[in-house]
Order: sequence, then structure tokens, then C-alpha cells
Amino acid sequence: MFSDKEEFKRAFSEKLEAIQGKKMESATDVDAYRALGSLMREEINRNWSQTNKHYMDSKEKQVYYFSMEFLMGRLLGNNLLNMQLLTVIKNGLDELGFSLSEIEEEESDAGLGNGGLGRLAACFLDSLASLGYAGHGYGIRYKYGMFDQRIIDGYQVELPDQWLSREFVWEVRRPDEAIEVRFGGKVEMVNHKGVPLKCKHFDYEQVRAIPYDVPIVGYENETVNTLRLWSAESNDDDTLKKASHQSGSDSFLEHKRSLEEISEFLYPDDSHEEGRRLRLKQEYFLVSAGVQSAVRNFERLELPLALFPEHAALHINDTHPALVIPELMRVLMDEKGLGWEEAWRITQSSVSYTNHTTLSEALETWPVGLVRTLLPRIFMIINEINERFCQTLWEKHPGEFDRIASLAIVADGVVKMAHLSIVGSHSINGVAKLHTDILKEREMKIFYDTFPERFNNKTNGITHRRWLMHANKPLSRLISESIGEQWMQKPDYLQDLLKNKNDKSFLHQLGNIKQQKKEELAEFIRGYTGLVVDPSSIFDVHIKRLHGYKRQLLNALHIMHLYNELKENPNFNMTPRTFIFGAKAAPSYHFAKRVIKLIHTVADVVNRDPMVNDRMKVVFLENYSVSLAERIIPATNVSEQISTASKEASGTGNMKFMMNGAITLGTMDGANVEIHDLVGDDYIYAFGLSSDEVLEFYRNGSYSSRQVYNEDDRARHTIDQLIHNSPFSKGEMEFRDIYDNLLMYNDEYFVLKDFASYIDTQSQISKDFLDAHLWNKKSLVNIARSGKFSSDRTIQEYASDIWKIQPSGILK
Ligand code: 26V
Repeated sequence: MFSDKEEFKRAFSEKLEAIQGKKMESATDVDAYRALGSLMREEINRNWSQTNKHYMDSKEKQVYYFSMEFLMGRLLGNNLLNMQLLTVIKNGLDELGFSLSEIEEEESDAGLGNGGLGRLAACFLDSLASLGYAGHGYGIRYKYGMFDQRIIDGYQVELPDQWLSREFVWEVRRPDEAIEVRFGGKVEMVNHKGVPLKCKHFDYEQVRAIPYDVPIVGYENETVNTLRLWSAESNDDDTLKKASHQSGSDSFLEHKRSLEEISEFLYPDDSHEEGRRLRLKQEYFLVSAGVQSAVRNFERLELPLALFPEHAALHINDTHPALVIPELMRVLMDEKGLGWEEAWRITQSSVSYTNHTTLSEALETWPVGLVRTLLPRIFMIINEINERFCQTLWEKHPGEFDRIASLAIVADGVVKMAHLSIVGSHSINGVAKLHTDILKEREMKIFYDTFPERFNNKTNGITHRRWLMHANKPLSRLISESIGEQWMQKPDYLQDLLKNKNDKSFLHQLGNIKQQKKEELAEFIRGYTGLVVDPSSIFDVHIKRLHGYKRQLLNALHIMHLYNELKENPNFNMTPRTFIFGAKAAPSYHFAKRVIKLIHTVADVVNRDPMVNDRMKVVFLENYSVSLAERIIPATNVSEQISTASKEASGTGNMKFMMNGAITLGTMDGANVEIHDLVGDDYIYAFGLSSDEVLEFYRNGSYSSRQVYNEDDRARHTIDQLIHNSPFSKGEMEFRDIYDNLLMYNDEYFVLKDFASYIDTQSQISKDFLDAHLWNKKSLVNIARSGKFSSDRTIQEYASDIWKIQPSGILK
């Protein structure tokens, strides 16, 4: 396709006319986006149908990655990159008077996820296709994705994310592949022809799951996998029949709406499980549609069901799709007529589970009553799984009531989704070494002692194609000029960059690229916020969800402290800094929203004060998203990864920054530990309590934030400014809750405890940054050692250890 740009230009202008009815001269960027999307789809479709045919013919094992979230971002630029069309199309468009980057801006940023877990799923899809593995995503086509964040007077306001109001050119609606999903109703066991017992489900409510397929294009190969997003629709005949039995003229529409709301919006709270009925409906909707569709695909191979685990792997991204386990049991027994033992063997050997958090408040449990009424048959199966599991425990550990009670799936009036996931799967993995160790030794110790062979680690990764090759083209070019292009296929080759460790000219060029990216970001910030920032200052960046444990508060308090220093000593020699934040708070997370307000208050004071604002600025970029991250990360000097040790399962932003030559300022938490192991002490700024120290404090209860407050003058002075008359409090009580959180409620996340060590490390950074040669060297070592964090490595580990699959034959 398009071997040269003239051919592309011809095809493009024909397409413009055919689908938009426009001549080149009058075409807008939106027209161009549609025409280009349509041209690319034609090309993609050829490989897509070939890939599907190949998967059918070869009967090879298919991985289905079940996830409630896929944080895809924009696809145009990445698809062009993977299809090797970037140069031809960019040049062709230039000649036609269009700018590719402006056309890219016409695409909605598909934000069907909250944060790390959803973005990981998106990176995994890219790696699966790029390595030629048969792996697909199953998710929900939310009508509204992650909310649109606006900041008004420093407060977060949430607006619906109307991402589908612009055409999403990549999806294909597939009504021919629809699946019926059932909720509610009654279940009876009937005697079927004497024996065995058969299950009859009646009076249920039926929702139609319509797939919208998105092609996932592999890098420089011919693989096109599928992200299948399910949308809920009512079957109007069915709904009409139901409605006619009910009174009230609105009942048809009401009923229709109640079914379609299932895929309406993404739940934006990733910190507290609220036990919402609609959320459980969403989870079962995804699971039931996905499992039925995976079984249907398998049946097309015309093989005995016993072979299902050799041809399908069902992976659950956290416990949100854990109902895959009882749903597969239901399909195998009630629809395919298998007995319990065989169905259980098949289920356990096909399902695997990733845990993404140890925060107890985020662990999913569902009230028994809710599960029983909404999913009566599934509830029966969960109970049976639980009873059989407890029975085997009893045989192994007779009399150990406590052990059995703490392992049970159904207990204390709730269904424990993590327990169900562990019992019903053959593999459980954590997402970084430290996280997996904490699961094994603490949070899930009792399960680990029971099933040690099921537990394993898979340190997260990120796709270097989006996060380096797409987001940072000048850096990619420089790398290739120095070490060739092999690193693009095998990112471990980035290590070869180490030969430049003492090469002045190379380090200088590296510094120039960072500078160029900072200037671009400064320009963007001016347009986005009106603020002028100094591109030669340290760009110190903290972008991620707003959470107590991620400690944006620690960062804000440090900025207040620096401000105080400058005010008290105007000659204080400070390396200029620009502090950049981006963060969304869950709409119901009061504390997190207060921290957003605090950051804005601090920004206001600092940015308006001419005594300091030549040396520091504070920027909050609203509506943080994948596309914003792509602009910010290449321009970063200091990557803030400052979670309370033990709390951040892995982090993936940390890896993106490292790969773009930012230096991590971090606690020994999650994958920061592995970054530290790779680069060594001199190339990371590590500070604060270790996870063992934190966990020990939690265990023995000996931490007193009041004591730190009394003993540490810098901390006391800064904290007091939250409530006492100060430029930040203005005598108002706005930050009383934050103050109380730190002092009255004993500072759950050890902000005060780590304050001194954070300040001192920051001040070391200020000194080191002045030595450009030294700084660029640190930057180089980070890039060179970042190959391990390509999600290609992660996916290869999942493929060989968990899914037992090999790259398919269609790899070119
Ligand atoms: C949790 C919940 C619980 C309440 C219902 C809605 C909801 C939605 C999402 C979540 C996910 C929280 C878990 C999560 O995102 N973990 C992050 O996973 C990343 C990828 O493994 C990892 O890098 C981060 O450290 C971890 O916080």
C-alpha cells in the first residue's frame, strides 16, 4: 500500500470526495481525519481477515484478556507507525497542505479506563500484536469514558466525556456476533429424563451484547488482533413483550433505558469499592458476553470441549471480571452438558488472574443478597465452588476452623472476588517483584501457603512504540543514529547506548533534545493555561491519579517549604524549577479533591509573587489523559514516584519517564525498586521509609506524626500554614481536613515522616542539575537501562509462563 507519496495523495483525494463529498481545497482537518482513517482501515482490514483466518486454520491457542478498562488514547499515529506509513503519509499530507499532527488532534482520546490498570491493558494489546501472539481484549464500549475534568476556582468539576460525539473511525459494529446476557429471574433444578439434574432459568431479563471490534495493528508485521468492546442494547421485541405485561405508558422506554445503561459510563472511582448494583451488572455483562463468545469461537474449531484449555486462555485483569469463573462453569454445565468435575478442570486450567493492588479498601466484595438476586444461577455455582473448596481444605487441615474461615470465598455475608479468583485459576501474579513478595508474604500469605505453585511475578511494562518511538521522535532518531535500529524490535539493545556514557558530544545532543521537548511543552502550557514557564528550569513532574498514598500532598508541602525559604532569604540560591501536576480525583474522594484545591492555591500564590516567580512556577494541567502524557513525559527532568513504600503495586508512569531520560525521584516502592536495581544508586534519587519499615509501623502502631511535627521545624512550620494565617490559608478553614489528616489522624501515608528526607533529596537534585554533563549522563543511563520495561518483555513472560503460547506463524 502506498509505496510512494504520489500514490497516497491520489488515493487520499479520491477518498475525501467519496466519503466526505469534498474537494481538497475545502476539506477540514475533520474531513482529512475521516478520509485518512478510512484509507488506513481498508489496508488494516486485509491483514485483519487474514489474521483471523490464520487463527482459525491453525487452531492455535487464543488469549482473551478480560478487562473492565482499556485506556487506549489515540490510535492514528500509532497505527501509522506500526504500519510503516508514517513518513509517506506525513510527507504526502504536508504537500496537500495538511499537518498530520493537527489531524491527529481530531481523534478523541479513548479514555475507557481510570489509570494504570487500564493503560497496562492497552500496552499489552500493542505488544501482543507486535510480537505476533494471538491475544485479544474483551472490554466494555462505555458511552462515556473517564470524566472530563475542569478546574473552576481551583476546584475539580466533572463533566461527561463525550468521546463518541466525534466519529471513532477504528470501530466496526458486529451485530452478527451479538450475545444474549441474562439477569435476575428464578432458577429451578429439574429432573431431566430421570438423571442428571438440569438447571432451568426463567423470568429473567435479557440484554443484547453487541460487539464493536477495534483492530490492534502489530508493529511491522501482518498481525491484526481484536479489541472487542461490548455495548448493551435491548432486544426491542423482547422488551415490548415485557412492557406489555406492565402498566404505565413509559414502561417500554424505561425498560429499554434500564438495559442500555449497563454500558453507559465507566466508574471513575479506583480507590473504594462501593458495592453498586450497576457496577456488578457491568462486570457480569462483560464476563458473560466474553465467555460465551470465546466458547463459540472454540466450537468453530469442531474439537471436543475437553480441549478448550489448549485453545483458549481467559485472563482476568484484577478481580473485576472474576465472574468468568462461575460463568464458564455455567456455560459448560448448563449449556454444554458437562459434569462438575470436567467443567471445573477446564475452567481452572483456562483462567489466570493478575492482582494490581494490596489496598484493602479497593478489594472487591459483593453482598450475597445482591449476587443472589441479580445472578441467581451464578450465585448457586459460586456457593458450590465455595463448599467444595472448604471441603478439600477440611480434609487437608482438619479442625483448622480459622484457616478455613479466612480462605472461604463466601463469608461474612459477602462474596470475596479475590478468593474466587485464586481458587478458580491456575496462575496468580503480582505486577512487580516487591508487590508479588508482599502478596506472598503478607496480604495473600495464607493462600500462598496453600497453593504456592500458583503464585508468580510479572513486572509490568509499557509499549516503547507509543512511549518512545511515537511520543519522542527526536530521541528515537538520536538513539538509532548511535546504535542502529535493532532496539525498536528488541528494546534490550538500548543498553548499547552505554558506550556513550562519557561521550561529551552525544550527551550534549541528548540534552538538546530534552531542551527541545521542554520548549515544546512550555509553548503548549502557554496555550493551555496562559502561564509562561521557563524551559531552562528543572521540569519536575507529578502526573497520575490523585490518591492519598501517591502523596501529591508531600510534593505540594515541599513547594510551600521552598516558597518560604525564598521569602525568608531572597538571595537563597535556588535552581529554577517548574512543578507540573496532572491528576484526576475520584468524584467522591473528598481528601483528594482538597489536595487538588491546595495545589491550585499554592500555584496561585507562587505564580503571582514576583519575588519568587522567576525561580519557581507551579502548573496544574487539567484533564490529564494519555495524549497529555505523551506531551509531558518527553519533556520531564524529574519523575515524581513518591508513593508510601509498599502501597504502589508497580507504577508504569515511572517506566515511561525513565525511557525518556527523566531521573526518578522515588521511594523504594513498586517497580521503582527494579529501576534502582538496574541503574544503581547514582542514577536514581531514592528517599524515604522502606516498605518493611512502613509495614512494621502499621504492625506495631508506633508511628506518631505529632512527634515528627514537634521535632521537625520545617515540617511544623509548613503544616501550620495550612490553617494558620498564611498566604496559603488566607485565614480560611479550607485545608483543615488536610491538616487533621496529618496530625489528628496520624498521617496514614507517612507524609511528615518522609518530609525531611524528601526535601534534602530535592535539594541534592537542584545541585546536580546545574552540572549538565552529569545530568545528561544520568539521563542516558536511565534510557539505556529501560529496555527491561518494554511490555514486550512482560508479554513474553505471560506467554511462556502463564498462557503457554508461542508467536503465531503470521509474523513476517
Ligand atoms: C479498582 C476499583 C475498585 C473499585 C471499583 C472500581 C475500580 C476500578 C479500578 C480499580 C483498579 C485499582 C487498581 C489499579 O489500578 N492498580 C494499579 O495497577 C497498575 C498496573 O498494574 C500499577 O502499575 C499500579 O501501581 C496500581 O496502582
